[in-house]
Amino acid sequence: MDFKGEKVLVFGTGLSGISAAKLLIKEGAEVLLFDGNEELDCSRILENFDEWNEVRISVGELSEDVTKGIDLAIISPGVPIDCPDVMTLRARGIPVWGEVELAARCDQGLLLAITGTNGKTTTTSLLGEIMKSCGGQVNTVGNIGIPYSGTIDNTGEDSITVAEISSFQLESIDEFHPKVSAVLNITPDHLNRHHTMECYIATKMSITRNQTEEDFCVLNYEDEIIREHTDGIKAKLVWFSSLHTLDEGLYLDGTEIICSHDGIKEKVIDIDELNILGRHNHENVMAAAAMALCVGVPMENIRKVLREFKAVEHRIEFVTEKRGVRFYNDSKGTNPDAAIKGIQAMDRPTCLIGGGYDKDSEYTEWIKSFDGKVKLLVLIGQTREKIAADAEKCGFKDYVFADDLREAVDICYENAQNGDAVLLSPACASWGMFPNYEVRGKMFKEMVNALEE
Ligand code: UMA
Repeated sequence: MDFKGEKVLVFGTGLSGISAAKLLIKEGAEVLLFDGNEELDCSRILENFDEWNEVRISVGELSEDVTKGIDLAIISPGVPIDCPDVMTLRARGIPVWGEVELAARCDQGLLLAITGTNGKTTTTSLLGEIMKSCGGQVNTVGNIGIPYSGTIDNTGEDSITVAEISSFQLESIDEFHPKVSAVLNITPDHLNRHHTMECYIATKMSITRNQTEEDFCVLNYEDEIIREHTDGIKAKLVWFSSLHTLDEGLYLDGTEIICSHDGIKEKVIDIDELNILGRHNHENVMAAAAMALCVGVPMENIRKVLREFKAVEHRIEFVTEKRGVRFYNDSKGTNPDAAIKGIQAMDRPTCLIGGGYDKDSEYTEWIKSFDGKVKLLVLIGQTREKIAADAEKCGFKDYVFADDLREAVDICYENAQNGDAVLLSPACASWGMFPNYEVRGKMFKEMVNALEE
């Protein structure tokens, strides 16, 4: 891509915006950083750049002065495609791309991209490790916390990028075109951003939009929504299933993951050899293995990495044991469906910490999944009353409110007995109380580690 002399507005000054701006500067563009938060300290943001970079910055209102002469706008994932500022940009005839669109256009290498409501981070890390086992330059990027645009220097014709792509990022793609895509599952999430379930599904499935017959799309056979939305996909479909035997694809047969292709069945691995728990993780393993097989990775490499791979941070992560109480950090349980996986993985009476930012979710399915295991639900954040009301509806009364995470940890520790678990799996995003789920999980671990034995 040639950006020389282009005037580009980079919208959002978080991780994505800073990376995109740096990439654009390198490509010769003239960059204007913009952020809607007028309280931001502009000089702090500019510290991310070398002194000789002529970056301009504007915060607050997107006035006509700011957009004058702009050729292109690059938006961060947190900026909704239908927010007034983006509408203004479009009304002024300025093309709007997301940060991953910019990065993908600058990347000459192989792109493998994963989306889905849950399991993205585990699958992306796992596939990244599998691809690394083949040697060469591999970048693991995206919603996982590493902006794609920040790794373009490490790409070339032979590089491989494994990208976790969220629905926020997919909203603003244009030519984004992975060689292999995967949609792991689709359950209600981020409905306050995408408005309707149909819109959320369409956004998730758009990861396949620019794929051709030469490409592959890995899909979960057990997800009814996905099965109903494959019309129009041109890529070759590769299915995986945790409940059904498939003639073509990967499936779980008893404790064995089998790959069936062209009438030949080959064992990938026995799930007892894995270090990650639960059916959802077996699905993540099948998705990553299927994606790797699509690009010709030898089965032996896949097996070796699968045997060595450990759970990712914040995903049903064991923290420590104190006075016989086991603590688990599942801060990545940012929606009810993910949190259901968290509670399902517990095999003992559990004090559960839930609540946080309101994404217009329903909590009844999550509460029903407690299955007698939750002895106390400690609720924090904006959603605590809403969850309490849903708990009442389900006849679950063992809940209390806490003012913050520290109080919630203390209440759990007071109530948990030898042999119990304390689980942070909030079913809500962290926003409003923490900048992101990583900070929430790290603070939980710090608080837990500081508890007296
Ligand atoms: N901003 C505006 N106007 C808006 C919205 C935001 O000006 O309407 C500004 C904010 O004031 C802020 C900046 O944009 O200064 C923040 O941008 P951002 O929210 O896109 O945050 P980044 O730091 O760029 O992080 C993003 C992803 N964040 C979101 O999708 C909300 C990170 O995913 C991702 O790791 C990172 O890019 C690198 O690719 C986080 C996430 O919570 C982990 N993702 C959601 C999820 O997993 O559920 C989708």
